[in-house]
Amino acid sequence: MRIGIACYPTYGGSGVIATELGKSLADKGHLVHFISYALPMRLDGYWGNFFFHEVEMASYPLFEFPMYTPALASKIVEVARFEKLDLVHAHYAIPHAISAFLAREILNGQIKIITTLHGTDITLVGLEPSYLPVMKFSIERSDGVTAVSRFLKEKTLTNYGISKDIRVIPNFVDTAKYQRIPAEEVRDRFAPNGEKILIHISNFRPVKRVPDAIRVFHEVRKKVPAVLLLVGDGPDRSACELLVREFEIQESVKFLGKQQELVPLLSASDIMLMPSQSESFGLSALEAMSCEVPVISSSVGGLPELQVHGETGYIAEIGDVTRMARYVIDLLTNQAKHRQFGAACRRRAVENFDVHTIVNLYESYYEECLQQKGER
Ligand code: GMT
Repeated sequence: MRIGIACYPTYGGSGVIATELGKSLADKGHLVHFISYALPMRLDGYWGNFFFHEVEMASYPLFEFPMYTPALASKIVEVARFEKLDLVHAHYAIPHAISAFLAREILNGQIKIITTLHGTDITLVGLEPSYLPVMKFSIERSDGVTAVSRFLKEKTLTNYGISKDIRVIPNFVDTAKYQRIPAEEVRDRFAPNGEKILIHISNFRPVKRVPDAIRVFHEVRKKVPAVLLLVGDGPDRSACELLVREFEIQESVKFLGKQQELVPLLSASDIMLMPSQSESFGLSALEAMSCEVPVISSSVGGLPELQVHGETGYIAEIGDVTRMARYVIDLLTNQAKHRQFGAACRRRAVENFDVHTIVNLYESYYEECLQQKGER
């Protein structure tokens, strides 16, 4: 197949999934064309069957705002014509599905559009009155729609009053790459006195509730010598730095910023914290699980579809810092249980969310959509 992938290039789950999906499809012999305003973060390695097309945005004094949606649509049209694309896969509905719709109109329906809903495109941004009608329209007019969890599918159907068939295809991880490796050096650097290592990875947006991760850690540290690694960056970072200073725990909390290589950090970690307000799937939690790191998370969104409470980690109500801390302490002070949870995490990642299994699901779905006449 000749596939176009429109996605965000930045750090963030939808861009990661889009990029890894495209690379895997290219490995399987498909021709994949990534279309975005910058080179996607994880688009590295062998450039055999995949290509990158940058969306150029002309500026003009009259334009008060960037005109990304039409620029992306024009680029999709160009790539679809020159490269004879069969389909365009839009990751994160706003604005990718809208641009793809425009492109298909211009191309007289010569391409199919698959839209993957990732999370805040549905649960937050898309619900803004200024976007809602366009979101609903672009979902309804896609040839195929997937959601990364049952939770997100239900939310889409109810929030937007849509009756479309939505296929649930969960996030995935390359379990061959994401596996626990010896990480003594990392442990020695961050926890030289044998402290336990807690990790949180996110884009530091309010929806991630990073301050809760710090509060949980603050409680844990009263009982178990530990350090906290905070990976990522974003709008809440300064507030988090302040909170750490307020608690006077700056010696034990390391702000690592954005990181490319997560496997050594995860391999050195004992527990991952994901106290999110909303999480349609929780890709970083899956990556941690694949590296045998049990996850303590909130009970929101798609997290209960990923995590098995009492097996791969524990789930608590949003904001229940005390309970989360209790769960962390329970695991950190019971070595056998911790090991057992780590093994269960790895098993669950390999058996249910491995890249090969899930990419096959996307591939079959593409074939189904291509066989449909007109829009579905
Ligand atoms: O909304 C975000 O945090 C970013 C978003 C993205 O597009 O990068 O993440 C969402 O998509 C990921 C990949 O499908 C999911 O694993 C995340 O759970 C989801 N985030 C939220 O729902 C908050």
